[in-house]
Amino acid sequence: MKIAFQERLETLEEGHFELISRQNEKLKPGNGLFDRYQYPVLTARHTPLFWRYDLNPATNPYLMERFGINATFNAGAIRLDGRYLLVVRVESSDRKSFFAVAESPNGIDNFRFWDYPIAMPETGEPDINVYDMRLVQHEDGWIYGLFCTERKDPAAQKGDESSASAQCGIARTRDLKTWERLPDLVSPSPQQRNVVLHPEFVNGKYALYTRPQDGFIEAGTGGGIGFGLTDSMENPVIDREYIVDEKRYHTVYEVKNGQGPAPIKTAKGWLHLAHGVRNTAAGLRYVLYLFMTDLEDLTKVIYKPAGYFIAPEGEERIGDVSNVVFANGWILDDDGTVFIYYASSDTRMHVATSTLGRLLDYVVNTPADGLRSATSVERLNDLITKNRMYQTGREKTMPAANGQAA
Ligand code: M1P
Repeated sequence: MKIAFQERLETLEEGHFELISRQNEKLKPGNGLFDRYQYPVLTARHTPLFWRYDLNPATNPYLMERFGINATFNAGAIRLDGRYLLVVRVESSDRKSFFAVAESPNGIDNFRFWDYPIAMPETGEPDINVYDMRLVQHEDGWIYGLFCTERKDPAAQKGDESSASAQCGIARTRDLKTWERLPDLVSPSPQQRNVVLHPEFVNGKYALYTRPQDGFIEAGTGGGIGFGLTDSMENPVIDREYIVDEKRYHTVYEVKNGQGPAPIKTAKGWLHLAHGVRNTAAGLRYVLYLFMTDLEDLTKVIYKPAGYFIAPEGEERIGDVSNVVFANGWILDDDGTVFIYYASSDTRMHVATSTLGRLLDYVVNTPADGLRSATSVERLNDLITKNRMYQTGREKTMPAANGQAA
């Protein structure tokens, strides 16, 4: 038995080391805007073996998993002392999510989890489930982690064991190791998810992007991505929410939307990454989109390309909650590279890379949604007409669909 245990352990260790050490290649040629990579950066199998197995042959002679990990997804991201760090939503097989830090030397592969997950302090009202942390290095000197804290809905009818209530939990740290928990955000909305701290003070106050929602799933009359101010983070209270980016009929953010990570400051405006949700016969579909707000007036959208920026593709489309991409972390490097960390189908983490130059070109020069089929056709015809003089090679000799030579 001892030999079998040892052999099995060695096989597991070899496989795990191979997985966490493999290089991640860029998939070519990409779409010119961002590049995807060959492998997810984190999966449940990337979690250390010593999280999942009891490694003592006396207490676990069959070397079986004693703590199941179901998924690793929706990670906040930050670059700290030259290291690329993700605060990952790890979900164990008992459906509880918690946070754990994974670190990479280059941002695209070799992510390793720190030995212990984050022991997040609680408020007087214990969290039942915590997830989707947005990390922000604020100009006050603290790193804030804003996340969703979920508890059973106190108004749930007897026998209803699934109605929940979502609020914004807040904690701060200097090193991602020791965390100080602050009170949950108080806002005019019955529930909140996808709340994100703006990195700078606004008129001497802390500014927050919110996502007012009537219920746990439905944004309902909560009209989109909101914005509000609070005097302090020790007593975080927003009296008034302004809708910055509204949900809209027959768009990719028709049912609801939510701010991704904190926006990036650029010379042209604040660059935002967000998710949009539409309904389909197969259920909700989550995609990512970009928009930009004014440098002075943070509630004013100045650019918003039509449609999505990243949608689930290939294996990304399948998982615990299929047809979902979700991002709450990105990192801008000194050389202008942008690492976009996105999760697919509430199951695994990926990276896409771009540059600030490319993202700005896309956001500023891509036409906005005309909101009707006819306006989309107009836009496409305009592009085709302009392109005719640039057509080269095989495309040029192809007959046009209407039978005329191209
Ligand atoms: O299942 C998809 C996502 O659903 C929620 O996001 P939102 O509040 O915008 O609908 C969150 O539970 C998120 O974690 C999850 O990825």
